[in-house]
Amino acid sequence: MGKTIIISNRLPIQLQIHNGGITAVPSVGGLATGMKSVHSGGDSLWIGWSGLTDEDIPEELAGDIDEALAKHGSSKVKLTIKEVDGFYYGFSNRTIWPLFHYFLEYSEFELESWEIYKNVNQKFADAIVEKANEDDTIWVHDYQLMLVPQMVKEKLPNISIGFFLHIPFPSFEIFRTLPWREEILKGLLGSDLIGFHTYDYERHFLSSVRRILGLEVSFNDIYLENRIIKVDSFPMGIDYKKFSDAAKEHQQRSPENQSELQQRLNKHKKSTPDAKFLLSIDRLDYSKGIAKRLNAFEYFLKKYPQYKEKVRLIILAVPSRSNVPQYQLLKKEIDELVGRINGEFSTVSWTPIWYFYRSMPFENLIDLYTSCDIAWLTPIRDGMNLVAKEFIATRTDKTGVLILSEMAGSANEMNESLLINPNNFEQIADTIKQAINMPIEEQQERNNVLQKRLARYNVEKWANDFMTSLKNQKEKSHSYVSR
Ligand code: GDG
Repeated sequence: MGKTIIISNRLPIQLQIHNGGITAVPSVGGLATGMKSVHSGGDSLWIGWSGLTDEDIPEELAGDIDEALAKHGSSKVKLTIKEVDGFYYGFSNRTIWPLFHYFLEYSEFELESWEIYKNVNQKFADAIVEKANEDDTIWVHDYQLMLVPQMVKEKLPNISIGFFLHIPFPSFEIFRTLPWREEILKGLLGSDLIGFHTYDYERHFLSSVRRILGLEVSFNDIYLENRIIKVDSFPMGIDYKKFSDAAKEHQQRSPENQSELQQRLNKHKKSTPDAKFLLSIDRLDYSKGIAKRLNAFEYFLKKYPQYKEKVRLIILAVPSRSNVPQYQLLKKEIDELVGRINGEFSTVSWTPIWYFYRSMPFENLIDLYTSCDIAWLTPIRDGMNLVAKEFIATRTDKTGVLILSEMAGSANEMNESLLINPNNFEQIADTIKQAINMPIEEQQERNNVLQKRLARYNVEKWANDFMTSLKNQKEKSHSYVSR
């Protein structure tokens, strides 16, 4: 049995150069958070980009970098500034990300960044081929690396390759607008197993394969030359125990051992015991619907003025892709909205929105998850949304209400939460009111079911299911060839 090689754009740690030395900081984001627990569990190697470009790395530090990465079971793909610009900020985040999240008007179709995307995918594929044996299993992650499976398959035809897409796969009508739609599909079809978060994304993908490539598809098997490729849905779970244990530990802390943030939250809760805290945590991304959420909050305060001074919205927006113009514009829009709403509604004793634009340590995430009364997550499109699951996992006494957009992949598994359409302000305002007034017993009943489900289908189970399915598929495909 060979090793597992995980490949993603970002490694589980990001390297930075400070005062002439290397420091490693954990990567934030859904993929990194989820796969970290898989990676630390077994014999695996993680290949990805370190976060530093070739131009950032002084020659004398090159060896230290490899050493720092090796400590985390990782190996780097070297990228220049031009490659990061064209591949990551360009094709991945100005073409694929908006298109796959149905923001067609934000999608740019530029030949130059497509060429760089191809070249960088080839670099990742070469790095795999250099490290892999034919009995290894390759697990390629996400939209930045959709050509890698085919590129590896060409060199190592017998190796087992799985691909998982962490974002939605759009409907055929959206996907067909991509000038390089055939190349992307063929790239993915180098895999033996292709996984999505939901059945809908799987269905959209199969429909594109059928209509664009004209391939034979039977249920969720694609027949390509002498291979069968399986397509399936694997809704990603979280490291449930990590979050629930952290919350339990957090609650046992004496006040003097609590974080500064927690102490301040406690103080505010004490001074306004009947006020409710609403929380949202997202990367600052247009797909997460942060600006709409702020507008909806304003609508709520106007529709139900009795809740002025009785609710507080805490928004944690984590900086993301700040080189891409759409993200800069969005940051400006959110800054202005927060300023305007706070300006309009604040009183001497109450500021309706607390806005943090930064990444927080894990401990502070737990402070926020456990201290708020309502988690309010309203993505316009979201592959899964792990924050919704993490919030529920930290509610040790089973209280708390989750308001979740039905456009998030996680909504499929979280029917006991209050599901909303992020564009329907009327419904959102009424749902916030319902959440504020929900009896404790009802909260506990709903969360009890959710917790049981999330604890059972955790990230480990998700990864095991994927790997088992990949192994079975390889055997099935092999017996098909030898018929
Ligand atoms: C992509 C897809 C899909 C957030 N802020 C901080 C922080 N986080 C952690 C959360 C959570 C993760 O980042 C965010 O995960 P999401 O799933 O909500 O969103 P994306 O980053 O967009 O992830 C998404 C996911 O991939 C997995 O497939 O669900 O749909 O877009 O784990 O806890 N962590 C720390 N500080 C923060 O400030 N430490």
